[in-house]
Amino acid sequence: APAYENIKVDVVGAKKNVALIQLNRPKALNALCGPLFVELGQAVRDFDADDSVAAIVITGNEKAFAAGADIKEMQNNTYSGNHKKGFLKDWEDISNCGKPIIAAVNGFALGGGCELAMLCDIIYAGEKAKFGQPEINIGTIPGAGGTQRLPRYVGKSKAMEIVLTGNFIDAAEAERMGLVSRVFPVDKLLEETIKLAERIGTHSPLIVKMAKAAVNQAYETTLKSGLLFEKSYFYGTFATADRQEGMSAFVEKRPPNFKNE
Ligand code: CO8
Repeated sequence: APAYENIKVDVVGAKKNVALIQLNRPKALNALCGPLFVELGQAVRDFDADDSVAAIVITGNEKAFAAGADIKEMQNNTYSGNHKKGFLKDWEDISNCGKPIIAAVNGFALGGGCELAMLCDIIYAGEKAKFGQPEINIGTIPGAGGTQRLPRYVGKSKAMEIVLTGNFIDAAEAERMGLVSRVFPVDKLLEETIKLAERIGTHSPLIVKMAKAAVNQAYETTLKSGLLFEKSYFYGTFATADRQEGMSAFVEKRPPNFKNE
């Protein structure tokens, strides 16, 4: 694996099919500086291309998942400079990943950190997690999906409240709002998240990828074209060996043996 400075990568789980990416700038509460994002994009692209990996988990540490964009790095950015260098363009590597990405959030997930969690497909949180979009406190607004993805998770009134106040919400509230799907004790979070990834990893990787792409349509298009996309992918599964194997195994009362074909 490439030598990373701002993240740590590992492959975990009983079958060694879960990629684990840990954000690793603990002294800066994992603030998302440019070099970190380049490394994160590279790691996600590599794991997406690796057939032995079923799903990817992104985590931080107990104090912080990530406390946002690196304020010290961007404080002297300019409007024209942001345009010229395409500030934040590296984020697209994460949304382009075909495999499931699960965020395991302990501690702060603020600003870009909350947006990174929302870019993932599933968010699990530890009991002490804190989410927020505090950009308004420092004279800017969310820049990596906070004004667009957050309302899709929690609705307009709650999203407005979070974005306009900069207030933090705790894990229990985030679960009630539907921002996170489950909350665990701090020391159980990572193990439970890896279990979820392993469970996903028991299925056909090809079909998992199609299911992920179909659910994402619900966030990216109209109901009518989303349903059309779903139907064509659903029909499409009938062209795969894994669909045939799954149904045969059910009828023959045996476990399926998926081939990613
Ligand atoms: N950027 C740079 N450094 C940070 C950041 C950050 N976002 N957050 C914390 N740090 C640093 C602190 O400066 C401090 O460093 P030092 O020891 O050198 O002074 C160290 O991390 C520890 O932080 P604190 O001493 O502040 O720790 P506390 O426990 O007292 O407070 C908080 C924790 C409440 C999380 C506090 O650190 C805080 O408010 N951080 C900033 C949160 C924030 O405003 N985030 C939004 C940033 S803007 C943003 O994300 C825009 C999104 C654009 C797209 C995303 C691009 C990647």
